[in-house]
Amino acid sequence: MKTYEVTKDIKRYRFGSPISTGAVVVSGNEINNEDIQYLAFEIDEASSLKYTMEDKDQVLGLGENQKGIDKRGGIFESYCSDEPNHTPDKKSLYGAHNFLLMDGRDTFGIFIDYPGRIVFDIGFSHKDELEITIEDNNFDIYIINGNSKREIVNKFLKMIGRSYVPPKWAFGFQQCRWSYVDSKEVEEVADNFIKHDIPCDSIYLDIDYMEDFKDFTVDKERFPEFESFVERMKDKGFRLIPIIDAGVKIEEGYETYEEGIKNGYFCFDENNEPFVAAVWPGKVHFPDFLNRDARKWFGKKYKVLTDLGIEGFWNDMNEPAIFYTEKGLQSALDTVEELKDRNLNIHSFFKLKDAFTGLSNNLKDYKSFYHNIDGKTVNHDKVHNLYGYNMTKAAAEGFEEIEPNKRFLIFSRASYIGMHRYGGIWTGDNYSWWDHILLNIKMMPSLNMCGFLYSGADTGGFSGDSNAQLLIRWTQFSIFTPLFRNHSAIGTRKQEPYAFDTESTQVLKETIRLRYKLLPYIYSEYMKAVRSQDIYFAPLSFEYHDKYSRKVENQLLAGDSLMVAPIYEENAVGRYVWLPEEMLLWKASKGDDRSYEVINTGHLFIEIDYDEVPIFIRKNKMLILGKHANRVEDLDNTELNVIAFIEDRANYIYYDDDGKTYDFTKGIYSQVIIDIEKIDGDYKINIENKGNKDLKKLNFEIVDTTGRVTKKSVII
Ligand code: MIG
Repeated sequence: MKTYEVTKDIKRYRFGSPISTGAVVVSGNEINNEDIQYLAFEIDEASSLKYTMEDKDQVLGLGENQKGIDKRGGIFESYCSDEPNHTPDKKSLYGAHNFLLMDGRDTFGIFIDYPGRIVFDIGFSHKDELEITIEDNNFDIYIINGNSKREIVNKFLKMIGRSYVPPKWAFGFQQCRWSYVDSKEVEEVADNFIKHDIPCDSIYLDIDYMEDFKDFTVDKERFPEFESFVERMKDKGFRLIPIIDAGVKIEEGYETYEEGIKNGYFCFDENNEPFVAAVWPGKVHFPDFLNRDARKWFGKKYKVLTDLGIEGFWNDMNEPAIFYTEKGLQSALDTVEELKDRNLNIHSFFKLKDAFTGLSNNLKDYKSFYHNIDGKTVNHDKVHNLYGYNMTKAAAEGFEEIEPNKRFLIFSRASYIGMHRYGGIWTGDNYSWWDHILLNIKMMPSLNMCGFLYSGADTGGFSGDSNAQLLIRWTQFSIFTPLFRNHSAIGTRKQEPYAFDTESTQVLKETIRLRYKLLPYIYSEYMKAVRSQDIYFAPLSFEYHDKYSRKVENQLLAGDSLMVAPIYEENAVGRYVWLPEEMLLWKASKGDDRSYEVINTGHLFIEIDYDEVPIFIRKNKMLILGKHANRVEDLDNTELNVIAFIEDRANYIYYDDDGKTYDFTKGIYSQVIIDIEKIDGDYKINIENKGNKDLKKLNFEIVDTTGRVTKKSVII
């Protein structure tokens, strides 16, 4: 083991010679070997790290995973998995995010930079023992020290580099379904949004837009004259977001296939032949995204679609998902042959059944292909968690070449820490289950701690049939998630916001409008978080240190001013909320009629109607609220409302920028610094406008701790 000092508070312990993942953007200086802090370790063929937990210890982090914000009591595996059935017993979902935040006797962060399988047994086998098993002995461990959880996370985020920033329009509402099968159906969806006057910025194209599921092709029959269709949709106000799958169809004459073969850009098998797996299009090869040249090549292919006016993509099936391989299929068919006498008993019946259910995403298959990493042949299993990451990196690098200063929308299904610099993620195939709203809530801060700020779930649920109430409650939470997308699977009930009864459509319309009204705040908070290596969604315990706040898992802080307490239970007329301090409650239904209630510290039950979103404004904080529009680019933010809950003084920085380019990295952005001070029962408002040319007027609604509302307007 070698020890490095990365910064004053971060140490890296290097075991063996790890494969570089690119997760960490800073290096460090080698220092004298020191004992690894906090953890006892044993290194053999696999490596195990142990930490004895006290009762008060909590373990946060781990990004995209099941269970709570506190992961204690669970067992998790980092091995990106195409796992559509998110039942609570599942150990692994689509992402591999190896960052833990220990909080209790000792408070520190651990990041394990290793791209193969890791098991995190967090007090599952033994309640007081954290055991991390790394399936190899070449890896880096980072220990991050700091004075608070927030400080540790800030240091970690700084170490892994700035999170991805999407274009501003990607903060609008987005509508998806597998699939809107042809241009006519896409147009119908657009027309429905227009007819119902519901805001929406983009409509997704799932796999059926392609010709035979071939990446970078468009089916000419179902989507004739694609370029002018894209243009026409944009004129109507909708951007189209096509899906890109990891597998490239094997088909002679298909350009992407031919180029990949010619240049040796595909992953290969033990005989050095391109590795064959089967996914949507039947047999495919997997581009070797870990090979720099192949990555470059694939990234440039996005140009086929950007040339047609496309400005955003989602990368799917990049764990990579494998339906079957020839070998796998052969062995299943051999089992059929073996058992064809048809008199199956308990053993033979399950043998036959398992022979087929085990065909997909089989470990044997992941062990049977290889990458070319800087000229070195590496078995896929050892770098499995880097695959989706590098597919998305390919896209981001491609965009950088296509138009360097333009922000494109890109998000991925599989990911590893490091990918957060290149794109966002969605949380994969959830279900139209109430439990999955709660899972969505709990996952958000964990993902943020791992750098994934631009994320969100399939609102309404992907698999299974949604209903109006579920969609409404889910949407009421999703209006706070940076990625806000409604998506559902083939064969399920339609769940667009206008798909149910008139009353529900009305409620969903107002809820989505509320998102657009909140956008000045949401965008400002998102960008400030990105720029200061902070998180947008935080657990209550990042700000409040009482014993209840440490345990609350169903309320979140969204940005610096708000606490959200979503409804995630069927037929609920309200919910219990823990108030760690006095807050101002606004039960928002329509953004325009606002009434407020000062809520005291404590546990209490709050009634919430179906059409209401409970928004809590923290003490001495403010919320910026605009008017809605049907597109982000049509928002008129010349006049904004400021809702402030003031005991004595509050300060807010309202950030904005062009929303389209990376000019903000060169200091081109605006900040309006708003300061409100309570003096002798009145308020002194101080506004410093640094560069916001749009803003003309601020309307203040200032509420004091007795609930008295003072209204003032200030011309800027
Ligand atoms: O095997 O493209 O998670 O969002 O709609 C399913 C079809 C493949 C999985 C994605 C889902 C998408 C679906 N895809």
